[in-house]
Amino acid sequence: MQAPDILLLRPMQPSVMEALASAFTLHRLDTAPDPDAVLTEIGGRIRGVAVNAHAPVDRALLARLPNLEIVSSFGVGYDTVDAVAAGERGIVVTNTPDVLSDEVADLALGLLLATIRQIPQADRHLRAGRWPGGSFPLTTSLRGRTVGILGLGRIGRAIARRLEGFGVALAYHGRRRQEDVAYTYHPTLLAMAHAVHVLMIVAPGGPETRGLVDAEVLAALGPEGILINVARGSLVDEAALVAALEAGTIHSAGLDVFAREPHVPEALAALDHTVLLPHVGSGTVQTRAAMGKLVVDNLVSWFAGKGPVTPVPETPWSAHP
Ligand code: 8YV
Repeated sequence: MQAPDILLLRPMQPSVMEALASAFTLHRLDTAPDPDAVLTEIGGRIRGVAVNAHAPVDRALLARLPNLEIVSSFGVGYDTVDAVAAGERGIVVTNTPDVLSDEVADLALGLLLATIRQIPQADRHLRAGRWPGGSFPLTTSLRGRTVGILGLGRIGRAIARRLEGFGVALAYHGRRRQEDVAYTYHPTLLAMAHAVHVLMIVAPGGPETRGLVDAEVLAALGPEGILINVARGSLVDEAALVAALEAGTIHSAGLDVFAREPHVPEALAALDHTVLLPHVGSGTVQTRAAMGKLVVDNLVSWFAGKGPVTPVPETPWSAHP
């Protein structure tokens, strides 16, 4: 029996592509001179898709793949996959949760400290030879602050656990109160923004959360307020954020994600009270390898008849035996 036909939309790490090629009949859309012709020719044979956040899996693509059973997506966030449309067709979608939670939480803490203590700015001061001419200006402090986490999921909790060690007060906002944590729950984001000094965004992207952090929320965060985003740029009204930073409505921002990556608004980069990273939250050799392995494991498990390893909630695999 021929190994199931799998479609790769964008390149992944070599180890992942090798594993896919050894277990399946792998078709690469990323290297195809005419992807449209490839879809026409082999679309009907494709039973699995391997994808990362750089290629959307939307209704239009799903329509080209009438026998698709599973979409294995690289990353915990799967906002570029239309999981609802997939679910309607009984197609399972999987992501790569858990294996990256600690890594992203580490980066979130690093970004918070870098932003509040201006670590990159201090480094630039030294490298530019400005130290002999004057000490780096004093920064504001994390001491005595309250951190509000938007989205207390797996990564949010990993961040909160780390912040407990920093001796700061913790609050969170999400769809519901979580009974097993002692942090202060705010039923609305606006109420939380009023109550905290740092707003840490860790909620999923997608239409439900688009533009949640808007001008009103930023105004509520206030002139001492610090915004940290390690989730998705789509959660923030980027124009409102630029305006708030320029006007001093908030104090500063540390961003690992942007609305239109890899595009970063020049206005954000022009400001000295921002710390900007090129979406590196999970970006270590070890964690990316673990994520890649999970992409492969989900496909292997599915086609071995054992169900997916990490299905997303929209497509519970038990509904599609
Ligand atoms: C990855 C991410 O950088 O897991 C996620 O949701 O955003 C990151 O870990 C991204 O998926 C790489 O394509």
